[in-house]
Amino acid sequence: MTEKWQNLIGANAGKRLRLLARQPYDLTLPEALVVKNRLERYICDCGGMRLLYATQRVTDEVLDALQDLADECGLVAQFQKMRRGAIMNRISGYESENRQVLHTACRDLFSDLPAEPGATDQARGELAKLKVFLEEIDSGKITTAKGEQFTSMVHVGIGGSDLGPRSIYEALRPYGQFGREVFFVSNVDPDDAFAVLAKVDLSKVLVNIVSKSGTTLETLTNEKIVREALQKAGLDPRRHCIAVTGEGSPMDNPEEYLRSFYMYDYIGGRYSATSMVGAVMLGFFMGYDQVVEFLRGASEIDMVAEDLDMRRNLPLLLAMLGIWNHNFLDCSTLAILPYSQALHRFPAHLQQCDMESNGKSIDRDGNLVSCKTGPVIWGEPGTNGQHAFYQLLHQGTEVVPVEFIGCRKSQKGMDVEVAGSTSQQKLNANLFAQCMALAVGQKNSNPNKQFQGNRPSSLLLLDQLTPKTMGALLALYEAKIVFQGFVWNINSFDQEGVQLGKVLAGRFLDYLSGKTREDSSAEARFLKVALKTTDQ
Ligand code: G6Q
Repeated sequence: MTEKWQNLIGANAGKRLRLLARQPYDLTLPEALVVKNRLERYICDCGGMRLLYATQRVTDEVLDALQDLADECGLVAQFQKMRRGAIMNRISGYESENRQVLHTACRDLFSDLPAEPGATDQARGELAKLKVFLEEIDSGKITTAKGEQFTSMVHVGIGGSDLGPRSIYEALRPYGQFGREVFFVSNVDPDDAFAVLAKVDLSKVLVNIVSKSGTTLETLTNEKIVREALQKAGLDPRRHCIAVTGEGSPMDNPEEYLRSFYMYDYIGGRYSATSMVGAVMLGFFMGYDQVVEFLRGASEIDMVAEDLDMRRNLPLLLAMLGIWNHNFLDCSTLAILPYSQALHRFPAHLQQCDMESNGKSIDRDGNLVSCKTGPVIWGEPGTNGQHAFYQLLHQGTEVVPVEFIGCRKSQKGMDVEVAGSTSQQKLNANLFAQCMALAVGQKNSNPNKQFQGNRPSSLLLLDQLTPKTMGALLALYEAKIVFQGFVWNINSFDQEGVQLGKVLAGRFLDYLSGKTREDSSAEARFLKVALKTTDQ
C-alpha cells in the first residue's frame, strides 16, 4: 500500500485489515472458489437482487474486520441520522452548504412512519401534482394546440438533472406507454439541441426544463433554443414548457410554464433521480403507477441499509468490499460493467454520483484526509467491453476491481436460438466466465498466454430489469456511495469542483463574446493559441 495512505481511519479494525491485506485470499489456488462452500456462502440477497462475492479476495476474517470497521465508523447510525433529517451536508467550522440530505424521503412512501415526515409530505405533495398532470394529459384535458395528445418529451437538464433520469429512461424503455418517447438535451454544444429538434414533431412535444438552481448556463441556453424553435413553428411555448426546479429559483415562475414541479434544497442533484427530476419524465413515459413501483424498489433498499449486519445489508457490503479493494489492496479504479444493454448509461450516472460525491481531499472538519478517498469509476456494457478494454483487466499491470451487473432474464423476452443456445444464455455465459477468469487466471508456459488471476470482482444479479428492480439498483449504489463517504469521513454531498467550472468558463466567455478585450492575460493568450486554425 502506498505509504502516504497508510493511516486509514478505523483505528482497531483498520490495523487488522492492514495486516490481513499483506496476504489476501488467493483465488488462483486449486479449489479456491469452492472450499468451505465459499460460492454458496458468499452471497447476499435483497431487494430482488443477489450479490455473489466469492470472487473477491476476502475471507471470513476479512469480512469480520470489515464489519468491525463499519461498526467503529458508525456507518449505519450515520445513515439513520441522514434519513431522519440531520444536517449531513456540511464542513464544520467552515462555510458550506449546511443542509439536510433527504433524497431518501422521496421514496419513503410505503410505511406509516416515514423517517422524516416533513420531507416525505413534500414529496407526496409533488407526486400528487404529477398524478393530476398526467391524468390531464391522458384524459385530453391538456392537449396540443390542435387538441391532440402530446407524444414526446424533450428533457432539458445537465449533470444531476440529466444523467440519472437519462440512464433510467434507457433502462426502462420497454415499459413506455404506447406512442410516448423522450429525448434529452444536456450539452451546451449547439449540435446537441439542434440534433434533437430535428428529430421531433414540435407541435406534439412537452419540454421539461430541469434545473434545481434555475441558473445553469447550459440548461438556460438550451431552453432558449427550444423556446425559439417553438415560436418559429408558430407554437406558444407556455403551452409546451414545464419546469422542475427549486422553490424560489429564477425558474420558479409559473407565468412561463404550463406546470412547475419542485425539488428541495435537501436533495442533491446527483441523488435526485427519485425526486421530480426523474419522476416527471418517467411519469410521462411509463405512467404514474410504474413510477410508484420504481420508488418502491428504491425504498426497499433504504430500509435494508439500516441493518447493522453487513452480510445482510447489501449496500453496506458493497461499500465495504470497495473499501477493502481501494484502501487496503490499493486498487485505484473501479469498473462497473453491466451485461445488459438497457443499462448502457448507468455507469455514466454512477460515475457522476460516486466521483462527485467522494472525489474529496478534506474531511468533514476541513482537514486534509489521511486516506485515499473515492476511486475512479468507469464502465461500459459487456459483452461489448470484452472486445475492447478487457485485455487490460486480464493482463494489464493495473488491477481493476469489477462490479458486474447482470439479469437472469431479458426485458422483452424475445430471443432466438443460434448454435444451440439463446442470446440471453450467451450473454450470461460470457458474464459468468469473465467473473471466474479474472479470479482464477490461467497458467501457461507461454508468458503471453498467462493470466495472473486474483483480480477481484463481484457479480450483482437481478432476475429482470423492471421499474422496481431499477429503483432498487439505483438506491443500492446511492447508499453504497454514502457509506463509503462516511468511512472516509468526507462530505459526500457538496460539489465545489462543479461550482468552480461554472465560474471559470465565464472568464473565457467574456473574451470570446468580446466583452473583455485586454490581451496580455493568460486567458487571452490561451485563446489566441487555441483558436488559431491549424495549417493543413
Ligand atoms: C449534482 C451537481 C451537478 C448539478 C448540475 C445541474 O449533484 O450539483 O451535476 O446537478 O450542475 O444543476 P442544476 O440542476 O442546478 O441546473
